[in-house]
Amino acid sequence: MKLEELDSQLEKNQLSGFWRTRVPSHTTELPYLWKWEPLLDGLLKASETIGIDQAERRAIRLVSPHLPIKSTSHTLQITFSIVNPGEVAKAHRHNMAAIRFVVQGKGAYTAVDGEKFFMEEGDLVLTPNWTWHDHHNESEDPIIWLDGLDGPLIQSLNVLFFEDLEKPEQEITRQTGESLARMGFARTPKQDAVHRRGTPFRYAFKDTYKALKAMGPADRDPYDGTLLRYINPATGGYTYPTMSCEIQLFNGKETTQSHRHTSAALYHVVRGQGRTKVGDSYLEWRKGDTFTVPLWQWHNHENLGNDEAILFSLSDRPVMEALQLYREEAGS
Ligand code: GTQ
Ligand code: FE2
Repeated sequence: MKLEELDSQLEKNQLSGFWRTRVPSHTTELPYLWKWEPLLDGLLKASETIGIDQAERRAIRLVSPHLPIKSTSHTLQITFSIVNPGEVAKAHRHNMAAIRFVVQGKGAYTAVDGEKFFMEEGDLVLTPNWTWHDHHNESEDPIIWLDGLDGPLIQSLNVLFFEDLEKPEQEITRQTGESLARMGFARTPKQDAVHRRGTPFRYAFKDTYKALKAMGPADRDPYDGTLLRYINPATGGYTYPTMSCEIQLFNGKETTQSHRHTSAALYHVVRGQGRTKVGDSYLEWRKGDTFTVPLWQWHNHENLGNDEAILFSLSDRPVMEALQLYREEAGS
């Protein structure tokens, strides 16, 4: 039999000979950086143009030009949301895990599974997979925060579930500060770890910053400077099974060594200015900018200022580790 005949016979039966394909290798994705100014301008204009009831959320998504899907990375997504004084973003839940990292404003809160979490600049709030959440701004000023979601990963597994609450606001059933009292400070009630799927939680920036400043030269990582991981209070592990939230500080003029790994990360500049080399590209960043470091690309960070620089980041490393796909190489 001729090879072409065999191929066409197989094709008619929805079969395909392996001699027709090569084992595909991972592709090299270019990094991308979004400047803060056009994003802020878009958010302010959206806050005048779009009513909070018009969209599920008044959020703007960061879309990388280097991906086949409309997303920030192939696993994780960043959007920025703006909520005006007096507004309520209505209650819903989904099995995408989400985080909020506050960029500017204070006095607003997110209600998560019955508890209010008030938000100030630099705070991180967890809305784990399938927790009810609605956002409220009872302050005088608009609030802007970064939303991090594992949506692209959940969509690629085609397992996304979403539900609206039948009323706009959920009931408050817990004291404000209850999660911190129960789950903070490296102590958790035995029952919580077992029975709750995820723990809504707020990591206050003032505590995070204090922890960063309490770390000395011995704690400095050659690739990441002074880095803290936001540990899930119920499990003691990564922030979520799908996402690790991290924050890192570089002293004035600090430079890190280059490495690469199979986890991809999204960075948001909290403070300072510098640049990150990714592959052959230099990403020049300053406060408010957001950028990607795709997987398996050599990268290192440089604080170009004399003052400290702080980066907040999301990474899909927990997924890579859980699937035994994590690898890392040190640069020369
Ligand atoms: O605030 O609940 O940017 O569900 C995307 C999906 C924000 C939210 C986003 C969401 C939310
Ligand atoms: Fe949501």
